[in-house]
Amino acid sequence: MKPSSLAKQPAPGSARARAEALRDLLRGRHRLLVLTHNNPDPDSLGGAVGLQEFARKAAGIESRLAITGKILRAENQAMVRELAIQMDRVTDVKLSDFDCVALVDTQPGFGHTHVPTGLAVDIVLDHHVCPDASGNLRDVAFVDVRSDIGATSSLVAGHLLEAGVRPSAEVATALAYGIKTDTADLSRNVSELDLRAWEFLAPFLDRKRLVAITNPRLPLAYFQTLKDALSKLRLYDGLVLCSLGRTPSAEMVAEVADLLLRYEGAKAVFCGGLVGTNYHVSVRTEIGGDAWRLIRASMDGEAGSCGGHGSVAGGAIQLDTADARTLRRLERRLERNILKAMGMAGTNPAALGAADE
Ligand SMILES: [Mn+2]
Repeated sequence: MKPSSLAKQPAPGSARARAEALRDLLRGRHRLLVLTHNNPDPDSLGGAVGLQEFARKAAGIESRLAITGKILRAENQAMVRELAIQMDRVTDVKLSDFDCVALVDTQPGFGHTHVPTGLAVDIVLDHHVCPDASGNLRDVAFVDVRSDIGATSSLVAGHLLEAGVRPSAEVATALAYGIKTDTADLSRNVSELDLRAWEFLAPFLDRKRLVAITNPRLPLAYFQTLKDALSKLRLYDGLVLCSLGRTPSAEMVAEVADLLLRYEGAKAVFCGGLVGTNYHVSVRTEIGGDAWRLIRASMDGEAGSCGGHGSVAGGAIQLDTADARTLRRLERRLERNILKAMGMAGTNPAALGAADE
């Protein structure tokens, strides 16, 4: 099942050449371990199972996906359930069983990524920017990091397309859901490759399961967090701030940020929440906005890390203690930095009042 165009030598650096280089590297190995960032999101899961499909069907090698953290959002849990995505905990995996390691939707050295100490990474597929970490890619044999692509899943789908692999319905649906979430239904950070990837996947998709993943039932805790979030809004002109205080997960911070960007007055949303002693921050801007610049400015002087692309950014600040006073002070510092970055220093916020006010 060799596509005839493989007979021709592809142009160096072309999409075809990249896919072939990835295939050649995998063909020389026996067993692939696929890792991603902590608390994997749909794009990282889609990219991971997509790479596993590539390894199996293009290079003929078996693989395992191993994660750290949890699958948090109800949608993400539905994705794992509906598409029967198999994964282990990194701590349960016998690392010596593998002679090839891939990192998907993240890079070595990123704050939210825990690669077991001493484990060398051979493959990195990602679309995030974080220049402080670029030195960590020096010893990686295959690096495909493209920050102009909306989703890592698109990048992986591109490799399947170039290698002539027909993905299973489960893999195609996982990749499509990854693209859907990271690009907000192909509306944000979209590149030519995201569109081509979507077209390539479309005939293989399981649309029924895609809908089941997109609209899962939600636990009561979700509505409780939402109620708290809405009571804590600080509304500036074009800017929405929301600090959730203690919250169950970083995903919830991102989820509330996504929701608040739908407010018709919002040009930018900053949402934060404390999980353990880590204060997680999610920034969303209108399409064309530079969320990463804003999150960097807001976290100026704090001990933490951040990353982002286009109108979406996220980060975490490590606190020594997580008492109410420390949290309040941090919230104040962040708010001051954000207002300065937005050119709005000294203005006052409004809150959501009761309906009859
Ligand atoms: Mn991603």
